[in-house]
Amino acid sequence: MSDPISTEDHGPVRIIWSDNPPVNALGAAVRQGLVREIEAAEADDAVEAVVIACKGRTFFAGADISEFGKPPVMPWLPTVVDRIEACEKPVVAAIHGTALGGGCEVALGCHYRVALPSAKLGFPEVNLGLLPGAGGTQRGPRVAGVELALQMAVTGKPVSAQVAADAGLVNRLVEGDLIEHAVAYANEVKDTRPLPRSSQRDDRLQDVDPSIFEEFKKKNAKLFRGDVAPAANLELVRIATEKPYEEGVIAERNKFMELMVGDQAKARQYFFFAERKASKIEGVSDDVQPREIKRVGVIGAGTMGGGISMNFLTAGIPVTIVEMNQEALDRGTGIMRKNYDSTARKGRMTPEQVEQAMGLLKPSLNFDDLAECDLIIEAVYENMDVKKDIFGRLDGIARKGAILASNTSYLDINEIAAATSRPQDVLGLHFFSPANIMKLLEVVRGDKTADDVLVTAMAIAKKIRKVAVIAGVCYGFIGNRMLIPRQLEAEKLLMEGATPQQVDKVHVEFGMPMGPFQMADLAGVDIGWHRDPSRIESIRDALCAIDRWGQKKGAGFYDYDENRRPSPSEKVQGIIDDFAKQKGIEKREISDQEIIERTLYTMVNEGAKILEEGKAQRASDIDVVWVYGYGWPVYRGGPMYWADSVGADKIVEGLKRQQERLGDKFSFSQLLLDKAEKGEKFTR
Ligand code: T1G
Repeated sequence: MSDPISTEDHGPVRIIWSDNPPVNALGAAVRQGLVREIEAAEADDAVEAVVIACKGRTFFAGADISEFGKPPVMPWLPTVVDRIEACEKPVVAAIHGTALGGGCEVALGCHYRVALPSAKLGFPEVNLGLLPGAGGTQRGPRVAGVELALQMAVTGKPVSAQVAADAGLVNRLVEGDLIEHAVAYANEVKDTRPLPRSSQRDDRLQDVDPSIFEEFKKKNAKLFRGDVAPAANLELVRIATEKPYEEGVIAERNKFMELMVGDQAKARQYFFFAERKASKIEGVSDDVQPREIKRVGVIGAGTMGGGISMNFLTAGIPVTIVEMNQEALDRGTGIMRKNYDSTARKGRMTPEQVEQAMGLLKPSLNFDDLAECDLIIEAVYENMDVKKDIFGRLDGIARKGAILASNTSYLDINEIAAATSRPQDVLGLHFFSPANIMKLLEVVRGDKTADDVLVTAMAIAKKIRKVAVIAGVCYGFIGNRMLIPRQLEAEKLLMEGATPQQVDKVHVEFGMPMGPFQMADLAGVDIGWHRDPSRIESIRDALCAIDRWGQKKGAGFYDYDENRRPSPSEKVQGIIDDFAKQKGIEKREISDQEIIERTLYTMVNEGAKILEEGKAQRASDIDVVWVYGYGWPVYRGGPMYWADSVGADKIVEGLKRQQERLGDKFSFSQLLLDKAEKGEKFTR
């Protein structure tokens, strides 16, 4: 492998280049080259200052995560950063793209930092279950101030170069030719002494109000629930304010090593690659090109149609949205405008960006207007006849080569495709509600869906900042199909003696954002209900029949006050008890472990069936669906990764323990039984 580090002299300024695509990760060869060239520059009398810069799309994006868990190769990153800082000649970091993690730490080891306004700097280590392990928790507060360092390290969110410059983390923002400006800046500072070494500064640590840490924790309480890394990052930034640098970095190193070997870091690092693997389509060559999508058509301006449209408008893609009548059209576009305005009020978009996005929207009552679209997404309600009628009409209107997609959550894409003469152009694009917020997109591959249609879907998903996962055609695809056994068992547990709050509590303590009944109330208890109040076959039917459709009706499995705060409902408990009596079910004490086995182990079993039927490309894709579609805690990796940590044999044992209660609708996945038998894993 060629040496990724080279040099180039501009008079008395030496540029040390890193060329390590795709993101200049600080792998062993890069680290060795940086030390070699810093030492060479220091020893060369002709060199009076140094610039460290990166080729390609970004400054160093961090340590090389693919090296984690492997025997360390010297020098390790803290040594590299310390060596840069110790250089007797000024070193300037020239930052473009994203200086992340170890990349930000290398920049902090430099004496100065110049950056393009489009650059970002960050400490995303917390997203990997770690903390900055090359001095970042100690140099960061000393250069950027405690507040910004705390925000960067604990949230993991990058900050703009402007914010970094305002805080003193970047010395100068430069427009245009970054290298030219960085060399000029190096010439300006080449005689400056003493050199501003980040680790030696303590001016930013004076008079720090210690309450800042507790306040930050209170304000970001959600981050600290279950996850250990955020608290570790906060602790190390606090140590920077209390101990000398030399002690602080030892504490950082110790905590870093402790986190690195922990289960949460391993799960998060697994997930980092799982998320990126999801975009790869097995059996489709990289040469297959996506079709060009210049305009998108959306059929239906309801909650989903409006949310779906916003994704494209925000990405700068024009949308033609079609409804049946003006009132529905106006209501839909009104909700989109309201959503954008609320985003602007939160400062996440400027008013100009809102106008720009809304300016790309073309509301229409004329179905024929869809003829100009390259991708048409049907987002009407879940009825196969209605969808087949729409796709039949689309077949006669859409231009040749247009991609026809349904946003259906459950229904058979092959049956919908058969309503057209172009099944190769048909697929499912299953957005998750709220469609403009949730990152998951299930791309449902029909039997006849063409490869370039799939490639187009994955490409457009990235453009609208979604995480796309390929799913096969089956009822509920991947996510919702696994939800079915979970909801079924959750309701049965109610009749056997559990309460909605007990079941939900088990799931929330496990790390889910909410439990099955909280989720049903949020999404709508009436979703998928047959709408016949006289037909009461389940607790859910009974609730729907008396208008307890969830939060939107102020009552569902829980009662809600005017601020939508939930409380257990005696009425619901009465309905549950009546149901149990009718069915002759004896109430009993139900353990939390039984709830886990009947709701989560059954999900894993369904996931194994999805795999053995080929409805997901890989087990890690199932994990990506559940993390991004339902908030499965990343620090547990996802249902299939978690099943591996429990052990397939233990999952099978648990399901066997529950088999009688699971009833004859339940059957074991053969793949799960095989994994248990052979002691194999799904995801490693
Ligand atoms: N190490 C190894 N490979 C990486 C990588 C990394 N840090 N970052 C990205 N890749 C690969 C990725 O797997 C993919 O590979 C390709 O690059 C493009 O990535 C001591 C210990 C930089 C914002 O956490 O946030 O420093 O799939 O699809 O959408 O304190 O990558 O093409 O084969 O994501 O344009 C801290 C992680 C590490 C940054 C670009 N740094 N990366 O996003 O491309 S820990 C991070 C990102 C650390 C120190 C600690 C993003 C990106 P492939 P991509 P993108």
